[in-house]
Amino acid sequence: MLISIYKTRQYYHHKDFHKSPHSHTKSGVARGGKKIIAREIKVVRKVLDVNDTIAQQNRKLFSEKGVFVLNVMSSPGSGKTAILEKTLSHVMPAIKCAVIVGDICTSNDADRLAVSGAPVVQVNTDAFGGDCHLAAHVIKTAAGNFDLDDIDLLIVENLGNLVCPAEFDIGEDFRVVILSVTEGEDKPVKYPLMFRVCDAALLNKIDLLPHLDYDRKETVNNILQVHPGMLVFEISAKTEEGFDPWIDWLKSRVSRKISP
Ligand SMILES: Nc1nc2c(ncn2[C@@H]2O[C@H](COP(=O)(O)OP(=O)(O)OP(=O)(O)O)[C@@H](O)[C@H]2O)c(=O)[nH]1
Ligand SMILES: [Mg+2]
Repeated sequence: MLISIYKTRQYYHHKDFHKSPHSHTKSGVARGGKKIIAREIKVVRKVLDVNDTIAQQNRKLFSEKGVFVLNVMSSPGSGKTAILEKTLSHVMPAIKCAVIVGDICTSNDADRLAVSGAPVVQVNTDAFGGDCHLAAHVIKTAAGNFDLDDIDLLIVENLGNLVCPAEFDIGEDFRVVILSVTEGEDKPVKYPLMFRVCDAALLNKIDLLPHLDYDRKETVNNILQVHPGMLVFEISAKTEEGFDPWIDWLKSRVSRKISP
């Protein structure tokens, strides 16, 4: 059931966040003196501080309501929605689920995920600059559409990229990064923050391995280089190969939270 399409407001805006330190445009040094850099860093710190405060409020609310929150991140097209479609079919109805899905435009993913019967809220960020992540205040508003007393597992499908979503705490319990075998072995070392902040990595599309020159061992080594001991599940959303360990792990984490 797709219950709402929510357009984000210009609140903690993309343009503010994307000044130094990770500007998409010019570097702080090229743009001028130390004063500008200092001011921009202050703006970024303020945005992140406010986000952290709201994330803590979210975490407290989700804890009081006994809702386990899973934040799913990856680059575009690595299979977030495909994995979640299959995951929902494995865990529902025993586990009561709801989904918040973020995209710049369209409700395509919400439409796909709503087939499961779970309530789904689509967040579109295009109206005010196309934010590349879901911030804590967006999750707070979107979660207001659900009866949290009747939900065990809230899944958040974040916007597709390996950079910005890693920087925003949303009040989740666990973070999962998906990496598909068509993206290359080096992504964990190129985008280390994402792999550092996540609790588990799903290596997806392993059904394609026979058709690729791809070294899965090298990928896993790269993941472990940036995040020693990280949990890695090798799966295929298409064939469901490798799904059992992933589903068992998820169920055990959810049940630990809802019946501690
Ligand atoms: N062969 C194969 N294809 C897959 C697998 N998982 C996903 N796909 C395909 O990959 C494409 C992208 O999948 P999505 O689930 O839409 O990816 P996404 O990460 O949700 O994409 P965005 O939300 O746009 O970032 C689709 O054509 C899927 O059918 C898989 O395990 N194996
Ligand atoms: Mg998707």
